[in-house]
Amino acid sequence: MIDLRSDTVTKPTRAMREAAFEAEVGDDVYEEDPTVKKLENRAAEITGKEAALFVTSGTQGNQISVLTHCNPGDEVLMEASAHLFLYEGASMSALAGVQPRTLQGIRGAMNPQEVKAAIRPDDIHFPETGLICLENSHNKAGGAILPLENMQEIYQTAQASGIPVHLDGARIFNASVASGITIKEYAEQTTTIQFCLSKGLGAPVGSMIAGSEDFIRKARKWRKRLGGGLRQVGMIAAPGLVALNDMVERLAEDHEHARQLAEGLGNIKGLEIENHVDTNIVLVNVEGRGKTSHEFLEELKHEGVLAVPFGPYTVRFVTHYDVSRENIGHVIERVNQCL
Ligand code: TLP
Repeated sequence: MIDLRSDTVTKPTRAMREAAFEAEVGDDVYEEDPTVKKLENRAAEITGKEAALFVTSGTQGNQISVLTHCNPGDEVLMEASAHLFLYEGASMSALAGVQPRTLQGIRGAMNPQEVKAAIRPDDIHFPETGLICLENSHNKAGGAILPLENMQEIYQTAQASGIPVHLDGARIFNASVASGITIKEYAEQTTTIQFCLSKGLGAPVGSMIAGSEDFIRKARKWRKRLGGGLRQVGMIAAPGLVALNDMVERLAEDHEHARQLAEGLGNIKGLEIENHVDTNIVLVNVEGRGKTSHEFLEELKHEGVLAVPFGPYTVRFVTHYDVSRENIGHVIERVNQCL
């Protein structure tokens, strides 16, 4: 099987497994795990924020951020196809008691003027705008990179109204490697950032939240409330350090493979590439072959290739380090066969 369902399917490397084995550990609820501390310090350094917190997943990182920034009854602004809105089980409503409000973006980017207009004025009838969320790279928009200027404009608008900005940077390293803009430069345009260690970077588990010391202190308490206060967690933090040290630069290879895949599939009659491939995601529309995404994927599975449906006729392919150049060639061949 060639598994292109997501970059979440990557297995930990040998170096990660060895690092887990060797990890120095302590009780992290007492903040005594040296490996976790090392990882959190490294994440703070990379993002240029005062502090960082190791959390179990991207979803937990985003939701702890919403819980820490907002009060029940607040409204949270985000792009209409944000992961926070589409794929997190409405947890911001279920857990934080906030109301999401979405704005349709272009390639995942909201119009700063529309964001400005959507900020609630002080009125007894209205919720308060408690948070603005951005996503970079943008998953549903096919791994699209948010332009730094777009983030800057939104952050300036937010600051003028005293509203925090949270970045879902699950794949911010993909955006950074592809654009040449550092994580720090992106993070400067946000109040807090969440990024994943367990996607393209290949760690088995974990995400980081970074922000001010005060924010991270409060977020640590929310993590504990959610049952995320773990004990000898250096065992899983150690592969995260390997991910940050060894796995970032090589993301460029995944991007190259995604471009090759898009080129190959785009040449097949009846298939249409829906996105400009900025990073490691390719969205393919299969409607021209008279098939739904589910029907197409069922056939493709028989050919030994896995991907996921991303709409009635859209199929998402994600490249990652377990997928070689030869694999890409095979995928193109097999898609050809199943049509
Ligand atoms: N996304 C997963 C699925 O949930 C769709 C994937 O395979 O891409 N933010 C973004 C932008 C994400 O893409 C994801 C995972 C998350 C947050 C959540 O991360 P996890 O899976 O660690 O909770």
